Amino acid sequence: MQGFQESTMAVSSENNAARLSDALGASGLLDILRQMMLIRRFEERCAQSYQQAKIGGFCHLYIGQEGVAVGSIAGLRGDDPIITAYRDHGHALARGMHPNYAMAELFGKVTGCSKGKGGSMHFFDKTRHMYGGHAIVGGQCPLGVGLAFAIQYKGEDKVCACYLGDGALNQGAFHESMNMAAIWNLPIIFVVENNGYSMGTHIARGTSMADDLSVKAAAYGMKFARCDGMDVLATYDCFKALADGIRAGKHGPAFVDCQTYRYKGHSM
Ligand SMILES: Cc1ncc(C[n+]2csc(CCOP(=O)(O)OP(=O)(O)O)c2C)c(N)n1
Ligand SMILES: [Mg+2]
Repeated sequence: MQGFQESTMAVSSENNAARLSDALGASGLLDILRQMMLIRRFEERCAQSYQQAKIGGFCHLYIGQEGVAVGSIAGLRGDDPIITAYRDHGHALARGMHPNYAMAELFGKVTGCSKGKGGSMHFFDKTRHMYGGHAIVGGQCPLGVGLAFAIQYKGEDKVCACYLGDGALNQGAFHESMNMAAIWNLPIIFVVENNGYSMGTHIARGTSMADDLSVKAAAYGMKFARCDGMDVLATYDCFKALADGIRAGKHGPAFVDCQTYRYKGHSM
């Protein structure tokens, strides 16, 4: 795993004593730890309840990848829209969704975040600017572009984070979305949660240039960053810098290769 690297950064964070996360202070760091622990415990209880047949349907655990959602979302503002794929429990919890509201959804209850009709793959919370929870691989990318276009159209200073798995890199919708975000200079960060596998297929077997995803960003003239998704503070540093950079008009949309790993199987 590598630390935060950015193609256009003059000074790498490793050489620079001061990191953005230094400003989080003790309470900020504790919040991050609490969120990491909450997600891990939530997912463990989720696995247990699934095995007890209390939860039905598809269910993909986030265990191992907590640093990506927690670090990146901490680097964003609370009103920045986020959208992701079906492995979505961690993003919702990191955005502040109450775990009861999330668990009720898994149990198919009307008190759940999607009124019990969405289940594990379709967590939504509009009040927290969490726009799902999408089951079609890559399907959230054009929707993320729509969220970013809305920001630009309304003249807001928000930044959309659109998460995707490495398996979505080869979907047409992803490339159309990257292209449109680039030509319209939209305030969006495409976040690849690169856990190395699409179901059981290793990334190198299904994706060209798997060991250097910067070429995917370069194809669209987009800003690129790579971060160690297993290091929550490195992830925070990466996203805080990118979101601040987009907000300040220093650069346009960005594409991040977050290197991570899931410790459990693809799904329950
Ligand atoms: C368009 C489409 N094709 C196939 C599937 C079946 N499918 C579900 S998850 C998945 C693998 C995706 O892997 P990745 O994007 O790396 O996400 P991860 O599960 O690793 O988080 C596939 C092929 C799907 N949901 N949508
Ligand atoms: Mg994957």
